[in-house]
Formats: sequence, C-alpha cells, structure tokens
Amino acid sequence: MRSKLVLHAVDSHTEGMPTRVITGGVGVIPGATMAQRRTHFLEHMDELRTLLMYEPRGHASMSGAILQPPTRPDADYGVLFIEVSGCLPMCGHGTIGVATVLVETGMVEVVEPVTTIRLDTPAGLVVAEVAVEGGAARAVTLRNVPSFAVGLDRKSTLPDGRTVTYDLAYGGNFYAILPLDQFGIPFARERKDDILAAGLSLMAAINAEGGPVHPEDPSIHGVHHVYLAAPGSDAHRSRHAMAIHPGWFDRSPCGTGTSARMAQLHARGELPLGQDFVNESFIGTEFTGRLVGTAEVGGAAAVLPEITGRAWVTGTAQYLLDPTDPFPAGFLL
Ligand code: PYC
Repeated sequence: MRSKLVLHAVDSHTEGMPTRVITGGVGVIPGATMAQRRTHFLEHMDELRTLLMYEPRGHASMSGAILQPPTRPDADYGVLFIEVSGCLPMCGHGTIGVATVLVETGMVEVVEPVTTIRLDTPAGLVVAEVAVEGGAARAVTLRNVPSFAVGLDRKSTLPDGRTVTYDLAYGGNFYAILPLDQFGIPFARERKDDILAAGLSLMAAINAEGGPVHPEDPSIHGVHHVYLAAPGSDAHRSRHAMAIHPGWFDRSPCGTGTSARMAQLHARGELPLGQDFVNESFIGTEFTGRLVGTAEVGGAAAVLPEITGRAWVTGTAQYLLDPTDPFPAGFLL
C-alpha cells in the first residue's frame, strides 16, 4: 500500500445527511481567520476537497468538515465546511456532525449533561451545546450566526419565461425561499428530478441578475440553495425540499436553511422570538429551531437562530491517495 497522503476521518450523519469530519492529515491552512483560510483553501488546496467529496471516496451529495486550530482565542476548534459544491461559509448539519464527533471521540473534554463547544467558522463564531448522556451525544443545539431577510416578494424570470416570486434570506448561506406550488409540481419524491430542475433554474436566474452579497463579508455571495416549501407549511412547521448547487438535495433539514427560513418568517411577522419552529427535510427528518434574540448585520435588522438536531457516528477511515491513482482529485459522473 502506497500513499502520497493520509487523511484521518470520522464519518457521521446528521438526520440523514453525511458529515465526513477530517480530524488529521491536512495541516494548518494559511490564513489569519477561518474566512481567509476558506479563500486560501479554495484557491490553492481545492483538490483535497474534491478528493474527499467526489467519487470514488464520496458521491454527488457528499459533505464534510476539516478541523483546524481556531484563529480566535474564544473558540475550541476551527472548522472548514467542504461539500461537492465548494466550501460553505457555514453549515448547520455539519456543525451538529462535528460537535457529535468531537464529543464521541473525546476530542473535547466531555461534561454531562451539557458539553459546550465553540466553533470558529468562516461565517463567524458558532456555539454548540451537546446534550450528553452516558458519554453519548444525544442532541446538539447550535447558536448560529446572525441571520436576516434580504428581501420579500422578489421576482425573477426563468429561462422558460415564467416569473416566480420568492423571499431571499441569509442564515450562514443565502437562500431563495418559495412555495413549491409556484412551479405546479407536487411535493413527492418521485417528482424529485422536476423539483430539482425547478430549484436550479431559479438559482441560475437570481445569480444571472447579480445575486446577493453579504454586507460585511463580500466573499459570501450568490444563491446556491433554494428552499421549496411543501403545501401546508407555516411558521410552526414547514416541510421542504432544499435544492443545492450543482444539483442535489439536502437530506437533513438544513441548519443554515432553517435559520434563513426563520429570519424570513420573522420578517413577514409570522414567527416571534421564542416560538418553536419545526423544519422537516425532503426525507422526513426534523430540526427544531427558535429565534432567541435580535442583532444587526451591516446596519440592518437580524435575528439570532438556535437549531436542535441529532447526529450519529457511522465509521472511521484513513483516506489514501496512491501515486498512480488516475483520479487524484476524484470525479463526478
Ligand atoms: O445544514 O446548513 C446546513 C446545510 C447546508 C448545505 C447542506 N446542509
């Protein structure tokens, strides 16, 4: 067995969505902040992401996180979120996966009944409170970055000439949010190809028109996620299919998407602070969220979301790269 590198991983899933947590083998990514490390990684080290996320080690809906030393004194770990689509500024299901792995491997001091882990992410500090019972992580409640509605009732024209109306919100990534009804497609798994195509066409239309830019960090821009709400969804409970660039669905209820959805419902006057909001994924798994305070981002009103969800460890691995492997950066079919 020969290898140019050895990447240590603990694999997990959060409510159905994988998080491959890379615990060693990458080294310290250059950069004074996790946002700078994200930019450096994308520009100079991106083949590590595709090696770990793409086939044959991953698949077309793969997701993960690379652990780093923190860049700020108030954090326990730095985290770089990696996916088939790139490096996310923030990822909610990934945070729940990382916090669960840190507790279950003993990489943090485990305190019962609650272990608090402070994570330095490219989008800002995220605090995870892990409910621990008999050494096992039972659930994770994360306090996400300030989230906000960018605009309500915006309109975009799709390539087929149809105009759709959507809300735009930020919850660690930008989300276009609209009822799936607008496309005339039923919320059914057997229509997944049509649902995905609808989400991707709106995403492309919004980005072609310019796309949003984060008011405090221009490296966060564009819409890569579209929240397609099922009929009957409201500010207490919402089912959705989350279409993600370049063409897959979140299997989890999407932590940053849940945050954006709560910010949007708050801006619409439908979700007050402190009210529980259950967000259901396309495969029927759930996060429960709530807004716990207000904030300001770039001078505009924002809210502070909390999300609770669960993750499970699925395996450990050392990923290798044989020097003769014809796919050193993986591939997607
Ligand atoms: O949980 O925030 C999330 C997420 C983003 C993309 C996939 N999952």
